[in-house]
Amino acid sequence: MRHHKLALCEECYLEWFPEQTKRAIERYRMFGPREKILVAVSGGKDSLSLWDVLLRLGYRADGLYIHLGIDGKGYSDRSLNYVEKFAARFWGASFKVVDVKALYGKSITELAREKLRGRKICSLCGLVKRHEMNRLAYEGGYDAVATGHNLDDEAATLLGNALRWQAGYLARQAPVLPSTHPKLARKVKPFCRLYERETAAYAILRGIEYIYDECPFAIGATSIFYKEILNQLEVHSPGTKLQFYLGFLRAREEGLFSKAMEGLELGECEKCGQPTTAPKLCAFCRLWES
Ligand code: Q46
Ligand code: ZN
Repeated sequence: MRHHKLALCEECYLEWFPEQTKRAIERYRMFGPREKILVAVSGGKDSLSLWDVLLRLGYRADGLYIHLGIDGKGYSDRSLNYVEKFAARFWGASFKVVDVKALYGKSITELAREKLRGRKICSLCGLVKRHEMNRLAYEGGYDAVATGHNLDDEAATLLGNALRWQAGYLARQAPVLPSTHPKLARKVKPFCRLYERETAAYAILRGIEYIYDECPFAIGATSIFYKEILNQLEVHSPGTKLQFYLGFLRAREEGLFSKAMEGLELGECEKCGQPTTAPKLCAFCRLWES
């Protein structure tokens, strides 16, 4: 790990990685040892490694798989398979599956076919995922929702937001998003300081089987392009991604974007009851109603 000026053997790496995760959880006050955590698992290396690490660290972490019905070669079915395999191998791992089509009548692919109207499928998919994660967290009495976003994800998002100076998005990009409404779950990203290569190395060394393919809709996404650019910078100057992200977090903590968070009043959606800034229906309910 040139960025840390550190080289570890397998045994030490498997100790180092959970220790780094624990430090991030404590440093950003993500959750305490007794809190109930819902881990959003996709079947990929990051989320399954996160679930593994949280369970090993002794946290009360249950999985949530949202079956989106992404059907390129049965992508969602294959992803679910890896989640099931993980849970079967890891004693005590319990998880829930939410099937979007079974619940709402259409898969993400079908919904996108009808309702995209210039919107990218990922923005629609993200909206559905956020809604369902929050709903399940509230209904299950969880204290926080944890996602497997790694440093590469966070740095790419940051680059995209900074290129357009989107103050609102920058203000809301953080390792912890506190709950600002009784029905809004706290969101945490325990891997935000770990490189994608590091989460992949952990999954491989730990023998976690995961889906290698990207979601077919991710192909050509701008975020992938940003990741490539950041990787080039990283080759020339190891540690760039980490400095970029940590420098941003410091500026954020010092209040650089705090004005952008002012005046965000949350009400409740008239249909599903979830928190929303919209006057009547939340974006999720508007999507299915239109
Ligand atoms: S699952 Fe959904 Fe992602 Fe696929 S459609 Fe886009 S947002 S890429 S993380
Ligand atoms: Zn709603």
